[in-house]
Order: sequence, then structure tokens, then C-alpha cells
Amino acid sequence: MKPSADKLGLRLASLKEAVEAMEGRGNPAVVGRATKVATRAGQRVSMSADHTVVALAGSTGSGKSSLFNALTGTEYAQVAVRRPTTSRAMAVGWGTELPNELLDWLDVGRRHLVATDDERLRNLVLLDLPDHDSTEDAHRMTVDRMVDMVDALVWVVDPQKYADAALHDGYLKPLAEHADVMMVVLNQCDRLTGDQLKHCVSDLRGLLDREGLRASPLVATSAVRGSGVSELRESLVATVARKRAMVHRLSLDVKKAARQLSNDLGPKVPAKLNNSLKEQVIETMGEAAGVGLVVDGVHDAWQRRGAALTGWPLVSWVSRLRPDPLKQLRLGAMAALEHRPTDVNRTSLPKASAVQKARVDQGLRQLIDQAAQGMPTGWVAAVDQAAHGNQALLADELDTAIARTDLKVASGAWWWVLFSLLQWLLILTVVGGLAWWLAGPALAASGFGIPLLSWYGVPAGVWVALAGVLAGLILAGVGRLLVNAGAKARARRARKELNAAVSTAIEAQVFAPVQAELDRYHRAQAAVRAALR
Ligand SMILES: Nc1nc2c(ncn2[C@@H]2O[C@H](COP(=O)(O)OP(=O)(O)OP(=O)(O)O)[C@@H](O)[C@H]2O)c(=O)[nH]1
Ligand SMILES: [Mg+2]
Repeated sequence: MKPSADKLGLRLASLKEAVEAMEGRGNPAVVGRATKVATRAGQRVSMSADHTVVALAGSTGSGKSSLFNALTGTEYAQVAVRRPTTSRAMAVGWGTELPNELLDWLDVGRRHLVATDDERLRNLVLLDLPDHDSTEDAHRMTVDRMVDMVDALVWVVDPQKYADAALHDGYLKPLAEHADVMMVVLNQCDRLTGDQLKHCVSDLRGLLDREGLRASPLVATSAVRGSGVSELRESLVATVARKRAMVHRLSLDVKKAARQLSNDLGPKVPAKLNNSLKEQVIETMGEAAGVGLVVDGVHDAWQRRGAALTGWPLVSWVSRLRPDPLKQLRLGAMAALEHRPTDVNRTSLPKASAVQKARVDQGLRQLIDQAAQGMPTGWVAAVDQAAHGNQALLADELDTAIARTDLKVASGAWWWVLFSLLQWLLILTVVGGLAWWLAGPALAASGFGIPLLSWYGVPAGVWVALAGVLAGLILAGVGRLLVNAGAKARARRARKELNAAVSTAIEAQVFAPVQAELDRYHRAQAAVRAALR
């Protein structure tokens, strides 16, 4: 089925989308070619869709200009024995108006209008081109440009040079996919006998078929004698009447470009990022950013603060002398409040060690390898860049994330104060016992009525003081066990909170950009498939 203009529009839009997605990632030559095709096709469809531009191309002296004159019934084209003759393209349009915008776009300066009663010839624009094989580079460049731009091509060959490699290898074979919008004319057949012509036609037909040009008709003409010219004109008229050459040609262009993009993309199925590898990256990046240090700090700070309150007051003051690890790191509730978003170094966490950095790199490497496995190199580089591109921002965000995390250590446990109260009561008990022991005899003698008791020969005051000390130490021991358990729980919770905060930053600065590349690759594949449908 021949493609419709609507379908071409969809294909073209898909090709543009694929080109955009592959920009900077796909093979530059392939993407560049596809970009040109998309641009050219877009320009052509925006111009006269009623007109069909057919160009006569071929080697010098094959008789293009002679045929051009014969087909148009004019003498506009210069025909000569000297080679090459035609140096610039010339156009003839039939009817009352020339499609000037289209001819401007084709950059054909020499243009003529031919009046005709034949309605069927209207909308045909015939071009006489220079040769593709002369010594003049400019000629070949004109031909190459026109071959890319016109709607249909008629290749004119002569009996001597019909098998010429410059034509077959340089143009016909590479254009095999465009066979539907091409014709081949064997001109100067008046120079051949009937048998020679037959032989020549069958030889050329075989050659074309082998080159994949089965769909291109072959016509024999003599521009001098006029034989075959009306048949050729009829085929051109039929091409114009179908009004499909332009859409067909552009669809073939778009498909060819899309096929090349598809080959460049390869068959890789785009994946989602592997979850366990993501977790590994979060873990190692978190460690490198100091999560472990902060967790240890939370544990130690809780122990230190808890011990200071619940410990035996006569020795617990010692633990106050140790510096608070969280304050040293500029962390904790108060520190978090002090941090402003514009701070550069929010925390005083040390820089990642070489080992930590190596682990981060390895984790990222594995993540990238998994994500980009099977992708062409340009895409692997883009995924790599996406994973590493925001490093500075990430370091800053990780630090902020850690600084902002509420470590839940600002206020201690409610029972610490109770223990502290009890400890001081027990100290009072000790003091009271000692006072009873030391001041008891004097008070008893002065008749205050305080009894002087003793067990096993030891004064009761001493027993009371000893009991106070013992109870205080036991209470401190119990407190220590509880504080240690609390410190562990706080550390676990802090790790969870920190990892959550850290993973948000990593998600935004690493995983999301990498996933965006995978999505982009997927978009390119889907667009290429749509362009080929
Ligand atoms: N016998 C014979 N001679 C022809 C025929 N067609 C063209 N010629 C001659 O071949 C020579 C070249 O013809 P042109 O029409 O100028 O050829 P061209 O392909 O336009 O050549 P360039 O402009 O140089 O590319 C002229 O001398 C023509 O008279 C033909 O069908 N039979
Ligand atoms: Mg010529």
C-alpha cells in the first residue's frame, strides 16, 4: 500500500522525535543524516503538494537535454557535442503558473512555463540536470543535491555507458530503496539494431534487478528520432496523476533514515534501575557522606548525656568532661536550626576517605553497567554523565540532608530526671547516715533523744550511708543498661532517618538523571518504531 500524506506526517514527527532523543548520543553521522532528511521532508511537505518534480539525471552526453527538449516540445535546453554541456539545472512547468516557491527551494534559477491544453501535464515540473560524471565538481554537487530533493528521478543512459560503475555504484545501488520513485531510460536506441537493442535492454534490466531496482521501469527512447518519447511522457503524466511521488519519496527517505537510526540504537531493552544496586549506592554514598559517623555520634551522645544524669552523681560528672560528639560534628537539634540553606559547609563531617570513595565509584559503576548494558557507546557515556554530572550539587545536598535530619536526641528520656532525683535522694541518705554516725554520740550526750543504734558492732549511721552508696551504684548500673539500650535504639532510628534523607538527595541527583537517560533511549526506540510503521 502506498503511504498517505497523513501517515507521512506521523512518520516525520516520529523521526524528528527520534532525532531529538538521539542528539548527542547516537552516531553523529547517522543522526546528522536523519536530521537533514527530517528538515528536508518538513520543508518539502510545506510546499506545493500538487506539483511533482521529476529530474532527468545521468552521465554526460547520454541525451538528458535532448530528451528534456523532446518531452517539453521546446529548445530551451542546450544540446551539444562538446562535453559537458549542461552546467546548471533548468526547469519547465506546464500550465499557467510556475511553482516558484518550490523552484526557489530547489535553487533552480532557469525556469520556463510551457502552455498546454493537456490538463494531465499540469503540475509536472521537469528538470534537466547537469551530468554526475564530468570533470566539474559543481555539476556532481548539483546532481547530488537534486537527487536528495526531487520527487522522482529519471536516469538517462546511453548504449555505450549504460553499465557505467560511476552511475550504478555511485547512485543506483545506494538508491535501491527508492526504486519505486525512479525510472531508467535507455536513450539513443536509434544507434542500435533491433537485436542489439533487445540484448542491451535485457542486459540492463538484469543489472537493475540484481541491484534491487526491480520496481524501476525501464524505457527505451531516441531523443533524436522521437521514438519512446511519448511513452516516457505518458509514464511521467501517470506519475503526476497519482499525486503520490512526493509523499512516496519522502516516506522512503524517512523510513531509510529511521532504519539507520534503529540500527544505531541496537536491540537493547531499556531497563529500570536495579533496586538492590540502588540501595548499595545509597549505603556507600551515605557512608562516604558521614552517616556512620553521625550514627556513632548519636549513640555516644545519648550514652554520655544519659550517663551524666542517671549515673552515680559522685562520679558521673566525669562523663560531662568528654566533649559532646554531635556538637563537634555541628549536628543535633540546635545545630540543625543554626544551618541556613546557603551554608556551604553545614556540618563538620570529615571528607570521604579513599576507601569510601572507591566503594562509591564501584557502586555507581555497577549501577551504570546494569542500566546501560547493551547500549551503544554514546548512550553509555550519557548514562555515565547523568550518574556523575551532579557530584558537586550532590555532595552539598547530602551534607544538608544530614544536617537537617532530626536525630531525636535533643531531649533525653523522661526517666533520666527521675533517676537523677533518686540518685540525689540517695546521696542525701548517705550524707544523713554519715552525719548520724559522726554527730550521733555528741547529740545523744546533749539529750536530743536521738538513739545510738548499732548492728554487729557497726553504728547504724554507717549502715545507712553504706546502703545509700550501694543503692546508688545499683541504680546507676540499671540506668547504664537502660541508657545503652536507648543509645542503640536511637542510633538505629537515626540511621534510618539519615538514610531516608540521603536517599532523597541521591534519588534527585543520581537515579533520576540516569533513569531519564533510560527513558530517553526508550523514547528514541519507540519513535523510530513509529517512523517505520
Ligand atoms: N543518435 C542520437 N544522438 C543523441 C540522442 N540524444 C542525444 N543525442 C546526442 O548526444 C549528444 C549529447 O546530447 P545532450 O542532450 O547534450 O546530452 P546531455 O546528457 O544533456 O549531456 P550533458 O549536458 O553534458 O550532461 C548530442 O550531440 C545529441 O545530439 C539520441 O537519441 N540519438
Ligand atoms: Mg545536457
